[in-house]
Amino acid sequence: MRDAVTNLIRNYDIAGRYLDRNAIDSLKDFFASGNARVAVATMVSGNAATIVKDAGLKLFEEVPELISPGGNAYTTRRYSACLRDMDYYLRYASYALVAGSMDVLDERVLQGLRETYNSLGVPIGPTVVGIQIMKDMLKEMAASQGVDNTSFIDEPFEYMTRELSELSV
Ligand SMILES: CCC1=C(C)/C(=C/C2=NC(=C\c3[nH]c(/C=C4\NC(=O)[C@H](C)[C@H]4CC)c(C)c3CCC(=O)O)/C(CCC(=O)O)=C2C)NC1=O
Repeated sequence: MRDAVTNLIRNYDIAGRYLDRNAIDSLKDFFASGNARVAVATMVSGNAATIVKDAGLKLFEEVPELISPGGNAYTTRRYSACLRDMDYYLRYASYALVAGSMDVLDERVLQGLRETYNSLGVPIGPTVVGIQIMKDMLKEMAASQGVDNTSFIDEPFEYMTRELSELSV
């Protein structure tokens, strides 16, 4: 599992090169955004239960078929499995935000997910909607708590969206 710094060092080491201007610039960006990354991760830790619950309600409001008979999140067991998955996505997104690297998502979340979701009939489209709802909620929360530029928050959520959507063919 790597972060932005170890990723960069690894690439330069493979090429046998000293850190150049590009490397220094991306290191500066990473360190400059460090406080904001930690602030957002703290916000996630303190509000995870609320974010997941509210995002779930919003998802089921937008796609009510999910919780109707025949829907994949119908029955208490599957409803909780769905919210638990949302909680996984949020928690791992907070790790990826702190790391400044999507590596942890590849390694711990996305690997094998396609097979699992396909075999259980878990629909990818609404899963992605749920991920996007959490992203929007978190960005709003961060903005309201004084994080100036919230665009870095997109990265892990967009990454999971892209990877999951590609897997849905
Ligand atoms: C940390 C990495 C990790 C992930 C990502 C993960 C996902 C994951 N989701 C599962 C099931 C599930 N996932 C969902 C999710 C949903 N159904 C819907 O309609 C919605 C669109 C969606 C919620 C947004 C549901 C309902 C199940 C249970 C399906 C079933 O057993 O029939 C399962 C099958 C085993 C189980 O039920 O626990 C896995 C492995 N497990 C992991 O360890």
